[in-house]
Amino acid sequence: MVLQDKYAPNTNSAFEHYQAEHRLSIADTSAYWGEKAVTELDWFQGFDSVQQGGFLHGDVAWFVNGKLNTCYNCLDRWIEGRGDQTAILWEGDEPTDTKAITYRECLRKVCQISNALKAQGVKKGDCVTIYMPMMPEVSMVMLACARIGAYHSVIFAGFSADAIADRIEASGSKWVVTADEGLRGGKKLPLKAICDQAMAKDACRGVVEKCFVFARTSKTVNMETGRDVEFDSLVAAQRPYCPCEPMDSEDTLFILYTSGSTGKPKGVLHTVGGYSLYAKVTMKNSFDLKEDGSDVYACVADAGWITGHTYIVYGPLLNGTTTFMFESTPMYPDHGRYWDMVERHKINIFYTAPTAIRSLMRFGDDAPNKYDLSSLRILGTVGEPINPEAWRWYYEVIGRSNCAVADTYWQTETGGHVIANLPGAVPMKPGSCTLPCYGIDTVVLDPATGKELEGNCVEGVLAIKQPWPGMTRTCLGDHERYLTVYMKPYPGYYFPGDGCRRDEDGYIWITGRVDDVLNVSGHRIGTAEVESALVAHPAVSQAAVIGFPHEIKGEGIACYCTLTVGVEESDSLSKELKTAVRTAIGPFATPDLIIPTASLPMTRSGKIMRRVLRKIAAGESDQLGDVSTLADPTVVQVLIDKVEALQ
Ligand code: 6R9
Repeated sequence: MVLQDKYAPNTNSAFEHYQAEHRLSIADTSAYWGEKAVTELDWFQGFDSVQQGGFLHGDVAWFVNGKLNTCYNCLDRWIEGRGDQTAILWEGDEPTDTKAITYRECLRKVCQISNALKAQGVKKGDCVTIYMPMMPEVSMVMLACARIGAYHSVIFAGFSADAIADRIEASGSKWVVTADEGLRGGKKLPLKAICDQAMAKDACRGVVEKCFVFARTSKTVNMETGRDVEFDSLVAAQRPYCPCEPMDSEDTLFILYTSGSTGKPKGVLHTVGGYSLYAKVTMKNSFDLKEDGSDVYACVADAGWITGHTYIVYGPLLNGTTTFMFESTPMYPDHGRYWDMVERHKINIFYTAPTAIRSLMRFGDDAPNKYDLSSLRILGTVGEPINPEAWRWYYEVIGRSNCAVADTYWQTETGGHVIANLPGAVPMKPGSCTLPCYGIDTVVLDPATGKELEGNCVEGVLAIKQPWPGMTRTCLGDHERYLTVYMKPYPGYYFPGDGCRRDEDGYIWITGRVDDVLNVSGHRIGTAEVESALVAHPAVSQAAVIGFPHEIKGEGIACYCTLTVGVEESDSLSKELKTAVRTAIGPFATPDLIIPTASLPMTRSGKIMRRVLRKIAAGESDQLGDVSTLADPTVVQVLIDKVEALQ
């Protein structure tokens, strides 16, 4: 098969090379990754075997008995040769507030932070919660944890006190690192105050021993004696040298909480050896990095999501590249901010999400056209399927039809990209994440029978057939859940939870989640989490939350709420319910529609017919399908009228 279209590279040999190399990489994954582990990472002690265990028992291990340290591979390794190269290029909320931190400077500060953490009692194997704004220190604290063998649990700074408390309780984390305030789009976020609220909750009582506070805005904040520590002065007083803890390849590097189809977020766990190798290799391949580290690479995600972990912090630094970190929003001070940064910093590789592209596209081409974007070589996208219209705008207006668009499909659990086009090698198709990465053996399964669908032009669910180094090893404290969610649905396969189609050229098109997880502006939100926040409000007796197509966010959140007897619907109640969700989860989970109702469409066996609710919220009430099994079909028209009135 030779794909020919206008997005194909000039020569087919690169594509043939990819195809041959991919075939080899999945014919013997141990040989492939074993060699990469030796050439790409520095080990304190070699491994005995490349891979053990499998999906069936959920006991996958990579590079068994090998010893290494991720921070060493990110920093120490580059001092000779790249010590004076910029490691972190940071731009703050104000465009004039920039910092370039070299590899040497970064290593010194990370050592100081490591020593400060150790001096306060943080030990190998401890969990450190990080709730910080996008200041360079967030990466440094992550690296310091890796250096001393503690593992981090970063919580996105948009999460609420309730959400923080849940995560601290679940991880038993004794240590919290935060900042006085965050700064985004000219607005201040009271991060320490939110941490205080979280730490005061019952769930956290007796759990947190110390809270380390960096100064971002230097606002005076509440400091509780014995618990809260002003971190900048403590860090500055430390020696800038700290040895690296030799870690077992299978030791924990970090956990990251993510939404699933039940109410409780899962602590997805990643390991030192496998994750580091996978982050390094996918970073290098998907963004066609220059070996000499001379790229200026910008991922404008937040460090609090997996994209920030793998492709702001670990991936770029493992490759000795300059990683750009951005504190502000694409709209501040105006919607030209991204393109202004590309021009000023001569960014070569730019990585963002479809939701950001769509929201900028609305303003037209004038803003990007004002700037010199000729430094750009590769444009990455992640988080949700990109609609072809947004893809074309990105390719034509931002990339001037001269850059590869890398559509990278992956998830928190996969550690790094699993399906993505190699820039310049794999022909692109707007809207398709194209073909699997090296070492990734993807299949399409029939959702009903679990059988592999052979050949092209098939649709089903995506699955991965062989372990890869970057895959999550467990959910912290709940291995059974790990098995149930990823390993048991299709025994012998890893199941990511997404539907997909394989087209006539063998290209993969992700069709979205097949479980009860919403994807709102690239943020994963479990419908069950939103529902539990709603029913916790005394006015709501039952809630059904579903996603509906949203022009900018990809998916919007619609909440059908049955009110408690005697409670009247009103605008102020709807507002209150929105606030309840913001308080329980965070502002990014704010519902778009609250639909109070006397009853929900239930089947006679008592199940809510979500399919019907989805169609109504999407404005497709003419395509409801068979509703004859509904206990009371009249509720449908009532809901249709309500949604129409709201939209
Ligand atoms: C990295 C990240 C994972 C879910 C995933 C899928 C969706 C991510 C995508 C994509 C289509 C892409 N997703 N990238 N869908 N094309 N390029 O987003 O991780 O927050 O765990 O979300 O996002 O549905 O399963 P995470």
